[in-house]
Amino acid sequence: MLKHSVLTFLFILLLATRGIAVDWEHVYECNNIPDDKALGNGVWEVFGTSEIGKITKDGELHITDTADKVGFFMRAIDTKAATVEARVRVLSQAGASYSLLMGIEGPAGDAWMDLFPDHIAIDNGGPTHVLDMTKYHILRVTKDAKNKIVVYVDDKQVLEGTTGGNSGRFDIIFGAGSTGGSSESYWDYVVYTTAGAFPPNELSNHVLKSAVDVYGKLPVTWGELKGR
Ligand SMILES: [Ca+2]
Ligand SMILES: [Ca+2]
Repeated sequence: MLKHSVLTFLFILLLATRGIAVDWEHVYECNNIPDDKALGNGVWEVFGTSEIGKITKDGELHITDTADKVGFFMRAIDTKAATVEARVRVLSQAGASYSLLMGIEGPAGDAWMDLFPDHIAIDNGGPTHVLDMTKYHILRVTKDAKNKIVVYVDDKQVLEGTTGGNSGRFDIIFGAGSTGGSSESYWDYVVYTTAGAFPPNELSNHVLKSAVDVYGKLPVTWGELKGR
């Protein structure tokens, strides 16, 4: 009976801990085209055409947007505060600022981060951060309930601003925006949570989190090995 009580207590503790811990709610590893039906519940809605995207052998989404094409991807959300992160690199961008973007749209304004080979910027005349985007970086955009936007690069805060335009949409968005512009980019993953606006010290980046999850399973593996 005591043993049963202890087990029940541990189980409740486990549930409680898991309830508190923030995790990525959606993980897109770029192993399929975003609107591939094979993704099931993980499928993204496309605006324009997903034909501008190709999956590489390394599990990247390679977007080559010629000026006459548009192709961005959306997943509906239902919250005022969210966090989106992507590992991405940009080889080219020519055209309007949001020809290549990622961010959080709605309900009272859009948090767009525009991507270029040599800098990133919060859209609508927002601040700019200079960096070499031709190499991979982990970019994170958060938007809180007061429409404050914070941008992080490789776990360091680099920009802060507020929402500008309002598309009327309410979603997580990334890809080649609705312009006559062109761009070329590689995306290794896109992850997000609608549980709030989290800095990296409250929600680890997806690369780190994946490594910790694997490490966390090691004691189980050792237990299994010793049991044999
Ligand atoms: Ca285009
Ligand atoms: Ca990947």
